[in-house]
Amino acid sequence: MKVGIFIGSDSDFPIVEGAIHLMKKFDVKFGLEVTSAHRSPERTRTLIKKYEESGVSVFIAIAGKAAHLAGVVASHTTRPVIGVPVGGSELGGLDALLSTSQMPKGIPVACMGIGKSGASNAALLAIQILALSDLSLEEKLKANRSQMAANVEAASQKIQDKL
Ligand code: RP5
Repeated sequence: MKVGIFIGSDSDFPIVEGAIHLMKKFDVKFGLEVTSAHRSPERTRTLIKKYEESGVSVFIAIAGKAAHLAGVVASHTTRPVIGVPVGGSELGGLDALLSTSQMPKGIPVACMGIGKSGASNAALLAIQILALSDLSLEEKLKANRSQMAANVEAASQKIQDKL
């Protein structure tokens, strides 16, 4: 398992689907677990240990509201942790954004944007970290960037054709 993805609740699952798609597209071995920093603290701790033993390189922690999942995961491991705040709360995800990004010094969490885009970027950042020691992943990342650029050009052309 190269990437461990933890979501704080099954209600967070729709947020993580794009990230799963990317993991599969780049052929990166990953695991996905529902575990909560406050509702299942022991499970969270045990899972981190299990993933470390299986050779995980990066954790992604996705949670909403007073989101401390990423910070808690980071407190139990020295492997990089990427946090994704979930939106949809009474505060529109600002609560989770601040909880995830404003880690006190000493225990870093790399915080992405709120929601689905943040989760997809978390997957890409995790893949970029893995690509530091995997040339084939770097090549796939470059191909992905080229494809995105081509898509932009095609979209522009489509609009031009309508003018
Ligand atoms: C957080 O609280 C979860 O990550 C989720 O985003 C939010 C709401 O959880 P549920 O009440 O839907 O289980 O812990």
